[in-house]
Amino acid sequence: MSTLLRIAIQKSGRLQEGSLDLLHESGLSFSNGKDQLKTQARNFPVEILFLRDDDIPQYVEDQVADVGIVGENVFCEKKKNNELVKRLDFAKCRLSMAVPRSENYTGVQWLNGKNIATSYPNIVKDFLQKNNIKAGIHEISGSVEIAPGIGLADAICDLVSTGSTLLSNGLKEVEVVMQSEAVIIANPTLDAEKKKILEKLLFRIEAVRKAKN
Ligand code: PRT
Ligand code: ZN
Repeated sequence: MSTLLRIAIQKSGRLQEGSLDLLHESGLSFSNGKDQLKTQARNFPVEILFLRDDDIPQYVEDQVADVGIVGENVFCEKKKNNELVKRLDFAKCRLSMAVPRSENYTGVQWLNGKNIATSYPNIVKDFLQKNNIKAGIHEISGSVEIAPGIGLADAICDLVSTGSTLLSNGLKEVEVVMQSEAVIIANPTLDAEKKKILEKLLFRIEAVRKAKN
């Protein structure tokens, strides 16, 4: 049996369309039915797995998948044994601190002694440490932007793209913690054959990018 490179992409959500477009534009032909867990490309030695984005770094570490497409924010948060192989220039956003608009935010020290709600506790912890700030971190998995309004936290750290979610929840963005975009991650111990397939795919992705510019 010949080697297949297993690529994990998001099953549904903000990364799905960009990930599918990227693979299709690179010349891969495959079907992606709604309830499919995986599919094999007809004309390239890859198998595509459809997963929740949060699970992808672990699957790549465990070699259930060889490579994956995730947001850089997820790659940084999960701290798995993954290698960042390529930035992909879509799903761009930033992970930012935001506070109620009425607060007189004077700088990062304002966060000292405060409570911060986030789905990204590891990234927030590193940011606070780097800035010498002691604050509480309240991990919640969704609807982070409502936390200050219901008295759960003084500030939030969440993804922002247009800023309209912050605005409609009475919050203002005060610190950009990191910029993010979709990235390809890989298991660092791929065998030679899989590496070769990945190189070929990366070459095609680069060719598509050049043709677009
Ligand atoms: O089901 P699954 O777990 O796979 O998906 P998910 O719900 O965890 O993720 P999804 O699809 O929402 O996002 C996947 C990835 O898209 C994120 O990890 C980011 O890398 C990227 N991305 C880009 C974003 C945004 N832009 C974004 N705006 N992810 C989320 N948002 C949310 C944000 O959390 C906030 O609620 O959109 C809101 C803010 O948007 P604006 O435009 O109002 O500022
Ligand atoms: Zn997710």
